[in-house]
Amino acid sequence: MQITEVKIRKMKMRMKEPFSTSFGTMQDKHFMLLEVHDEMGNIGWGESVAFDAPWYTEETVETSLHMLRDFLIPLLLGEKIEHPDQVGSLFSPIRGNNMAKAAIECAVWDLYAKRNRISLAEALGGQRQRIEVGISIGIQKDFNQLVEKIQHYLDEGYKRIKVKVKPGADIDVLRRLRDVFPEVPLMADANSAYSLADIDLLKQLDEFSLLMIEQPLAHDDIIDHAILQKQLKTPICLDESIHSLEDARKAIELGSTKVINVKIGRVGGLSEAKRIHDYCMEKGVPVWCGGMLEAGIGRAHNIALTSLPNFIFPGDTAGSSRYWEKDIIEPEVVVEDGYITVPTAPGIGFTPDLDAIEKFTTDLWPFREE
Ligand code: OSB
Ligand code: MG
Repeated sequence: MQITEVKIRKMKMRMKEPFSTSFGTMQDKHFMLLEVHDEMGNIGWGESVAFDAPWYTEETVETSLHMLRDFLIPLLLGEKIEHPDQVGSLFSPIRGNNMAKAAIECAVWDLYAKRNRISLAEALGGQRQRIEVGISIGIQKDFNQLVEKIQHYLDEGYKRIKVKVKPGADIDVLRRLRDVFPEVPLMADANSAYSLADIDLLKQLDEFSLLMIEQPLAHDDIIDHAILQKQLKTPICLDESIHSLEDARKAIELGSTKVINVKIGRVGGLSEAKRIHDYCMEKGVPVWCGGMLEAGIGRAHNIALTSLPNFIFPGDTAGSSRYWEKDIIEPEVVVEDGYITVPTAPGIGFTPDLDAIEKFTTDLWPFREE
């Protein structure tokens, strides 16, 4: 397929509620939508996941925009591509900037699947007809509000609860939560808020039979996590530290992680996400799909990826209504009894709602072959 045209839309959408982690609070979501056109008039869609500020990783909306406009789109425009796996090789001279790369690589995957009249899940080798989902709950104002939120999402059917922890809101909160919800599949995500100096506190996590503790230590560490894991029964799950298959291999070999959170953006696209999935499956390491508070297009890519067999734990891909008054796809993503049905229509299998997209677009840049 020939890539004849690419469009970047800068988007702004307000979330229903602010989302707080150990690194900050977000309510307005700025991101980019990517449209990739082929010579036959097919269109593939992708969504960028970097946030406004470099709190989660070093990339931001503006760095992604810069990379896309000045480096990645010029590399892709006019190229003949047989398979989306080639996009990664095309981008390999550009170091890092995985979220920028993933935004457009995902659009090429959607385009490829649409051209071949198969679903994105099928193009990736996914087998599940529905995926089991959990929910990630941000830090709340007080304990009662947290309990209410959890109960609400359990009533909606979510299969696993993830809470955010930070110094000063950790062991005590988890202990009280376990009193209220003794049996609920529960995990905690620290977003790198601790160091090995907190080892005595972290060892207390073992009291709560958590499914796992996500990214307790530094965002760029795999050494200290291995030291911590030796002293912890609770499995460690790495999120921020994993940017590639190589990172995953090293972390697993060192014993730094027993589970991996796969985020398409963080690892540079669907091809690398699938490679990590395949490697972990071979090693008997379960994975699950993380989230970046995506709108509908990014959410659709996560759903397709999660249909692969080694996505063992429920992921963070919740329904559209958890984030948005009105999502940008038709139909919206719905969760029923804790499951999302994997679409079977060509490509991402959801239709971009062009009116809604128009409404949330703040800038638009078209790029064509010379
Ligand atoms: O660490 O997984 C994370 C949200 C923003 C930044 C980082 C993370 C998260 C989440 C929410 O946990 C996942 C979602 O609901 O999309
Ligand atoms: Mg995380």
